[in-house]
Amino acid sequence: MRGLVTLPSSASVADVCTVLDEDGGVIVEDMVSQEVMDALWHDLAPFLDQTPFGEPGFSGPLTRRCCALMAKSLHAAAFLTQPHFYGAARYFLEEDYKFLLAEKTVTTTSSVQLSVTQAIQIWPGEAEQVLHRDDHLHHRHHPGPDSQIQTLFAACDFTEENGATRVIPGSHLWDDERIPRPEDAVPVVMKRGAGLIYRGGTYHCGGANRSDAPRTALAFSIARGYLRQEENQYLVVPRETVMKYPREVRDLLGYKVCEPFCGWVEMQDTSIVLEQDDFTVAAARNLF
Ligand SMILES: O=C(O)CCC(=O)C(=O)O
Ligand SMILES: [Fe+2]
Repeated sequence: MRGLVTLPSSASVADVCTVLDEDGGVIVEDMVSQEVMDALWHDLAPFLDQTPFGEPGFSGPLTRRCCALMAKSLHAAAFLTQPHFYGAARYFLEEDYKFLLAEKTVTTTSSVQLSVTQAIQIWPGEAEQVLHRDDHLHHRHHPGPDSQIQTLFAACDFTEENGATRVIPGSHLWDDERIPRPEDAVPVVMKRGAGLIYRGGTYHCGGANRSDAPRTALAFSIARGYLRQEENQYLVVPRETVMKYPREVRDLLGYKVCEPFCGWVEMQDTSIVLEQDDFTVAAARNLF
């Protein structure tokens, strides 16, 4: 079984998408700079230190999962909008949709939104996770349209020994009956600052950590805007924090209607809740 393709950071979004089409996953070097990684780590480390281990089974009894990264560090925005990741997510998930209304064809384009943020820290002695597809959360059938694109950014070097994520190349094309075998998976060996971008239907798992130091991934997923977010960004990111982000990031947090009309508030664009303290009075100017 051959390994995943590794692209340099000079690769274009089109290069990334070409590999994702074929393999379902791709490693991109230097997706974020060491400075950005350091800055996020500085904000996150105190929370990670307090995060308890998970349960036996999927979450892992020697794995810490620290969530709500957009609330814990403003530097998380650089990961969410990292050009290869964000560009690939838009390529696979933004889609024109045509429907008939009053005998006319209306064309609308779906937007994307942030779905999950999580630091996944696998400690020495943790066993290999079960191979799985992340997009079961959206009740996907395979092969079929993607619901999400995810990136695992390496917060330390990933080696086969320390629990590098394992991926089955091409498994996003498998049907729902085919059973994934551990021997079909390859390790995602990459340097700190690199990332694994993969499709929601690609089989993967956290590796067993046989080293003497923890391995940390920073997981971010982007989903179609008309699906429910995996991690509820409205509830975990306080309004004051949302206000500190630029407009594009607020949109990704969910403060934007997904066309034609998913997620409105008082029949207004969702952003009205950030712009007006009393948004109910604006209901006279309807969005549609
Ligand atoms: O930590 C990893 O390498 C992958 C974890 C994972 O895939 C998950 O928990 O869904
Ligand atoms: Fe996963």
